[in-house]
Amino acid sequence: MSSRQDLYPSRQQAEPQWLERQDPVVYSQDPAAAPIASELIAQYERDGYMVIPELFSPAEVAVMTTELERLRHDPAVLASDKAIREPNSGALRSLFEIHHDNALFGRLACDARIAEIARFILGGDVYIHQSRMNLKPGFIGKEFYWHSDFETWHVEDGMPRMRALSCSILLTDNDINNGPLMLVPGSHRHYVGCVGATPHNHYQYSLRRQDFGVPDNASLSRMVERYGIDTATGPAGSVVFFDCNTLHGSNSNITPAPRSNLFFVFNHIENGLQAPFCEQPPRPAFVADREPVKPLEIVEQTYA
Ligand code: 6CS
Ligand code: FE
Repeated sequence: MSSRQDLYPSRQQAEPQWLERQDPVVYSQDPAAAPIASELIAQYERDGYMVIPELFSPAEVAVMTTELERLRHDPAVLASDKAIREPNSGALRSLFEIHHDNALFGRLACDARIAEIARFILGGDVYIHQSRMNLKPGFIGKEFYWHSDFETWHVEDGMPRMRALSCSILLTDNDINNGPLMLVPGSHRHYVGCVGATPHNHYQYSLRRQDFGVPDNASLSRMVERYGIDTATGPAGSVVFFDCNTLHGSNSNITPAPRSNLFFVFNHIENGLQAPFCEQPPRPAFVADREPVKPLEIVEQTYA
């Protein structure tokens, strides 16, 4: 066990443990300097998430969807380690590191409309910690169980502090039926230490179905009793921003309508990865970038 300070211990104790957040949620102080309405920032700070409707135009969504469709049918993509398949159907569930491997999605990661918001919330220069496209096809799309992303990023990737956020771009309409993101508003202020040591090569299972690093039922019940559950819905082109420690998950999709989203995780440049806070080697770079990181160069652009 290392002697480093671990502000957010998890998977080390026999019992679940609740800790209070030690870090700010919104790092920039001046709401007037925000690139979006200050009410939205206040909402993000309070709830741990916000939805910005139709930030990308239908024409831009069409360009992105064409790219997503091309990738999901490309045999080379499907054969790659970065492609995560569903346990039963074998359908593509996630494709990682799209900002690195794909020119369009690489440009999108730097798009001022999303990256400036991340920069404001995280208080300075950012880089992409993880990117992926998530597919939940009609009829067979499977759920994502409740979790805090930060719990995994801290324990398995060695992310020291809560200074990261996810930006999810909806490429299909996400309505209450087709397995949209569910979040527990306010949960980002508490850290639920989970029970059970991290298995070797955990990511090979957890990206399909997560069993470790998930809160216990009593903690989930207590959290939901206290805060309830919100559902982030919106038409294609809308964007959901959520804090790295907001408890979230999503149901399966038995409707005919697919649900496809792109994810970009922004981390502050000074919150780069250290050694994992568990006894396992770090996960591969395609799930957690640990190169010497450099600030993202933000660009104003469109894609139609
Ligand atoms: O393990 C991870 O890093 C990822 N897993 C989930 C279920 N959500 C966030 C993250 O992409
Ligand atoms: Fe997640």
